[in-house]
Amino acid sequence: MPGQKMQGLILIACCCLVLVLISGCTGNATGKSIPSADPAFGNWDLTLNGTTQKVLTRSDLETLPAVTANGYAVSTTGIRFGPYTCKGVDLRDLTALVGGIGEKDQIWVYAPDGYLWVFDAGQLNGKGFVTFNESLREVPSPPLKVILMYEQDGKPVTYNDGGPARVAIVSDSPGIVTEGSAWVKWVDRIEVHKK
Ligand SMILES: Nc1nc2c(c(=O)[nH]1)N[C@H]1C(S)=C(S)[C@@H](COP(=O)(O)O)O[C@H]1N2
Ligand SMILES: [Mo]
Repeated sequence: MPGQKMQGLILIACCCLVLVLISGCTGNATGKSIPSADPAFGNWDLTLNGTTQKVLTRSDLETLPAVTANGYAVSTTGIRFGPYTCKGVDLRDLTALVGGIGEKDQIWVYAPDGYLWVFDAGQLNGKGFVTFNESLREVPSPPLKVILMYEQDGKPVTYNDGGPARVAIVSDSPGIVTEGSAWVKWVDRIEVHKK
C-alpha cells in the first residue's frame, strides 16, 4: 500500500536523522576538546616528553628565555597570514628541559584537534624550510628559529590565531614567508622521538 510505504520511508528518514545527530555529538577524533574561549582555554598546559617528562604552565613558559622576531606564513590555499611580531620560546630550549635533541631526532608537535606536525632536528636549528618573499617567490632561507609563540604583535595569541600557544617560524629579517602547515595552533604536547 502507498500509505504504508510512505510511513516506512519517514521512519527510515527519522532513524538517519537521529544517527547524524548522535555522531555530531561525539566530538573530534582525539576526544579532547579544542581549547576555545571557554574553561579549557584557561586550563591550558604544555606537556614535554623526551627522556624525561615535564608539564609547563603558561607562567612557566613566560619565565623561559624569549625570542622576539618576524613571522609570516602562507596557507596551502595561498592566503598569507602576517606579518607578525612573534614572541615565544625556542623549541630547542623547550626540548632541552626533557633531555634535549640529537642530530637525527624528530620533534612531534601535537594539538588537541588531532593535528600533528613533525620537525626534524635540522629544522629546529633553522635549516630545511622552504621560504618565500611576500610575492610568494621562493627565496634562499635566512637563519630561522622555530618558537612556541605566546604573544603575537605584543598581545597574547587569541584562540582564533591558535592561542594560548602556537608554533611560529621566525626570522630576524622581515618579509620572510614560511609554510603555514608547520604553524601548529593550540599546541599542548611536544615529544622528542629518538632516531
Ligand atoms: N592545530 C592545528 N593547527 C594548524 C592546522 C590545524 O588544522 N590544526 N592547520 C595548519 C595549516 S595547514 C595552516 S595553512 C594554518 C592555517 O592557519 P590559520 O587558521 O591561522 O589561517 O594552520 C596550521 N596549523
Ligand atoms: Mo594549510
